[in-house]
Amino acid sequence: MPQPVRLDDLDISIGKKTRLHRLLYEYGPGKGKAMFLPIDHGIEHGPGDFFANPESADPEYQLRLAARGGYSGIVFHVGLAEKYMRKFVGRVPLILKINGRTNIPSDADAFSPLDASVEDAVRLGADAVGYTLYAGSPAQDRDIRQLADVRRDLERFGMPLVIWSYPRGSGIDAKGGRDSLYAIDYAARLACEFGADMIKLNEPLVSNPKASDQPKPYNTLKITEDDALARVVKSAGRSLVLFSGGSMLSDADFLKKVEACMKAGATGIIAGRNMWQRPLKDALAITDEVRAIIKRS
Ligand code: FBP
Repeated sequence: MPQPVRLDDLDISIGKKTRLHRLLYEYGPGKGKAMFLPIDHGIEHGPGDFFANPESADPEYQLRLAARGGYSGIVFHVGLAEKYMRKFVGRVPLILKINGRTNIPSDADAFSPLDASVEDAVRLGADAVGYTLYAGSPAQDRDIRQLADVRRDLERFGMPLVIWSYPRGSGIDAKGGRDSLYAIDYAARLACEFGADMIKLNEPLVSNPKASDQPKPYNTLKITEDDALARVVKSAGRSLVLFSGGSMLSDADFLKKVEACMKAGATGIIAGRNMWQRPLKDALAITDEVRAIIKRS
């Protein structure tokens, strides 16, 4: 079984190490593992994501879930962090997401501009900053330059960088699609090379009807789902890997996915909709199950 990268394996500044220690050992499942609750969907998808569980439209709902469920941290953009975190200081660590975009334009030249800064993250007491990199988008030049500026600021402040590494755009659509192994594997490697301390990845789709459109050698690769997960974790190198939840799955399918991701050497899970699109009692119940899987992995 692949061993996850550990905090001690990382050659990082004392500020980054202190903050990552808080996220990986002092909150959440502990022992170097993590379980984060993202709530940036109001920006990325719009309020429609909250219809499944109307309570979830109020960010205090996710904060209550994060506090009672013992999460390693919550992900907010600046507006929600400023307006809702105060009551939960010391109970729920913050990852401040500092770029974002709506899903109103197409993905063709996806780019997420900054809506906050590393200074905002420091001011709000965050323990890490989140940045979405749209690997392979025609807007990648701007994206890579923007990320480099953010990374330099993060180094100055000793703040960890979590890259949401999401392949997007017509280039990737023509090469097997955004969830192909080629795309996710590339995204993992790219984020590591661009300086991510943690990388948030989607699960690669192995049974992909467009698999033969992938570039060599991926187009002929015969690989199991478990091996594909382990491959992308390996490509992330000395960056810690978090897998996304995706849209709502059945309990059994979601828990199976969590189990597979952790077996592949991931550091943790960062699932939003699969957690908070449920009433609190059910959300806490599935949280307990996910935490148990992460802890024993
Ligand atoms: P989910 O677990 O709900 O999928 O959240 C993970 C996440 O990365 C969010 O942070 C983000 O808003 C969303 O997925 C983006 O999903 P997509 O790129 O599929 O629109």
